[in-house]
Amino acid sequence: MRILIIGGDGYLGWPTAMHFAARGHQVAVLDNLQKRKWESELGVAPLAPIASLKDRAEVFQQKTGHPIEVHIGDVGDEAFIRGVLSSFRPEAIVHYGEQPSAPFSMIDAKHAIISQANNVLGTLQLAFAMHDLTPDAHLIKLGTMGEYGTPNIDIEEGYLDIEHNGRRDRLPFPKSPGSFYHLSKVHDSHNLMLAAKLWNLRVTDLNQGVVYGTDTDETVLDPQLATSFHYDGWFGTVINRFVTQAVAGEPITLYGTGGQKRALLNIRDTLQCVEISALNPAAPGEFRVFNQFTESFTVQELGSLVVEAAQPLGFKAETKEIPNPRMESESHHYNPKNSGLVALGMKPRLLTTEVLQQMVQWVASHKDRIDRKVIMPTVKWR
Ligand code: USQ
Repeated sequence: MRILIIGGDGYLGWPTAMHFAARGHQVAVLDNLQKRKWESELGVAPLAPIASLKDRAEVFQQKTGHPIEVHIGDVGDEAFIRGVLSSFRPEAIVHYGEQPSAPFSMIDAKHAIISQANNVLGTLQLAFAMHDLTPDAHLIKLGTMGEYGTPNIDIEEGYLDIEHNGRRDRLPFPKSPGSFYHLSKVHDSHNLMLAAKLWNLRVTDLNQGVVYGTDTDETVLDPQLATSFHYDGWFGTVINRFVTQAVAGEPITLYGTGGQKRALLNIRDTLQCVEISALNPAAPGEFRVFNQFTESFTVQELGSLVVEAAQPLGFKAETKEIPNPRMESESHHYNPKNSGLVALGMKPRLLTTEVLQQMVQWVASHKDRIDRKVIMPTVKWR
């Protein structure tokens, strides 16, 4: 299959590109390298050094014999995205090319506007380009479980069967996100649902949970193939932060009481789920939604699991409740479904002590690069 990975320089995009290429697919990556500029604006860096995208693709080809075609440019640039679609003719497009951080989007008006303009307009530009140039390609778009928020009912996959005043319908599941970043993904979902309906596009919206992990089968082939692992208060996701805090001897920061529950998955399962989606495309005109996660935990449970995993390895980790910088419920119902991907064969890799200890060891091997100044959250929701 010819697969285009948009956002191919990122934490998930780069491993996804290698994953497909290693399995014999023809892969192109596209990235505007904007995330690297945001990192330097905020004074943060990935834990392991990350070579340029072109260099990484070269190292990957030397190691495996598989080429990855690199396109540097913006998905929101009409001429650029149309040029790439015309020359590469993708059959599947995996779109990760968005500003991924909730705290970044909550810094101030400028960063909220950058997040929504970048995410929503880039995706809209892509949808129109697909309509004109590759109408049969399958778009696999990364959404987020945070689109739903934490409603007091079970979370279905994208749609809800409802009865109202004696009539029944299947409608989009109500969205109640908690940041301007998460809201940008809601806007994307609405735009793509309309695009699928109007133009018969094939779209899969993957509402992904919080991803953790350091390694995939391909990142371990060479240190230069490592992925962009963050632990800072802007781009670091919760388990990646907790493991780094444990290694650094810093308190594990539970926001508030830590009672908030989230859906999570290993980075290897991101690759598994995206591959399953690509091999089982949505039908023409279908806006298919999968909830992409494997397990749910409270933040408190995550903190305890990291402490238990880190201590036997000699890291005296401790959890600490700090005032929650976000506006979020810390005590709520949470029962999301993920049966779509399971039905297609997804086999979860669970968050075991062994998995956490492997993460602890990887982070410890880069301990000298941990910058303690960027660990604490600084962005407040209000
Ligand atoms: N949290 C802590 N302590 C920390 C960091 C986070 O208690 O040091 C808590 C947060 O308050 C939140 C939960 O952990 O309740 C998850 O926070 P997060 O920063 O790991 O995740 P989030 O902001 O939701 O965003 C991340 C990714 C985003 C993706 C999303 C999936 O950055 O790109 O869309 O996870 S989901 O959360 O399912 O919406």
